[in-house]
Amino acid sequence: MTIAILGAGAVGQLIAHQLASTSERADWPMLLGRDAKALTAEFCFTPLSTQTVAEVQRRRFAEAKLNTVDLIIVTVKAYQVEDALLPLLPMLNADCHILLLHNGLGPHEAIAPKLAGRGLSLGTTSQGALRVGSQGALRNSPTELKQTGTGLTQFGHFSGPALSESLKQRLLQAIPGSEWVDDILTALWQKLAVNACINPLTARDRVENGALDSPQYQSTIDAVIDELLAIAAKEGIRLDRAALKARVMTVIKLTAANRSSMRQDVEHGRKTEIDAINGYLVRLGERHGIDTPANRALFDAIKAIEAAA
Ligand code: KPL
Repeated sequence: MTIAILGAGAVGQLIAHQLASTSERADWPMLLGRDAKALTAEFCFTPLSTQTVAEVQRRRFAEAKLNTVDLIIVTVKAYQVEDALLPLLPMLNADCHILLLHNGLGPHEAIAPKLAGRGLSLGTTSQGALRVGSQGALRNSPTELKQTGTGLTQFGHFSGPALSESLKQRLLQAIPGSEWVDDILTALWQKLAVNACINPLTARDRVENGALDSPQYQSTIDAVIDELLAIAAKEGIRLDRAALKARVMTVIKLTAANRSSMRQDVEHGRKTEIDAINGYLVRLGERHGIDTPANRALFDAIKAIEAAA
């Protein structure tokens, strides 16, 4: 059972660590970064040489024996999924299963028809981790990782052949607080509601998540949720308004001291995941003829911040 993780960011490294610490060394996952940091099963670090990044990537993926991989877990950001995964498909076995694990929604719709019959599962995780190396203190140690939060991880089947029972059990045993759900899309829409409210507001106003508990934010949160509910209904996703609002407010309280991932992105001048969060709702709203002024305003505000960075 060979597992590869595509995306050597904090979540990818955390899951690699969890899989490695619950298996024999021979079964450690391959960790594939998108740049020239080739993190192999031994977690070694191959520095960028004089070759171009494309050359290094091609050689590294060939060396990684991708044709032996049974499951590839894609942990790059939503906007990187297509670019990171599609070039690898010709190197993967015809029955290699794909699992997407990122904030937001959208890439699964583009990816599913291109998998040539391979199975696709989707997931979401609320586990938090920070790369110590990305803080500057340990720049040459890309595998130094600090877990910053525990939380629910949910996986479920989306299309094509189902993930084998043995791989499913391997994931569930390795990742604390993980579960396999029958209806992953509903779970992902619930997480989308949380991210669509918390991420852009905290990023726009540069506040901690807990600030959104104040009355000044309630009308926007309500409007974002109402628009999401109308679109979800058109997509055949049944959500309960009161339960969804309660969930958003619970996450705000439980993560009160957190800086959301989108706030961190804007503060570091990085591209955000807005396209796969409020942007996804705006695009689906257009498709279904549903107005989305609250989501569009947040989308525009974050795009303006990105453009000015
Ligand atoms: O998922 C998150 C994020 O920051 O992306 C929340 C739940 C909002 C926690 O900060």
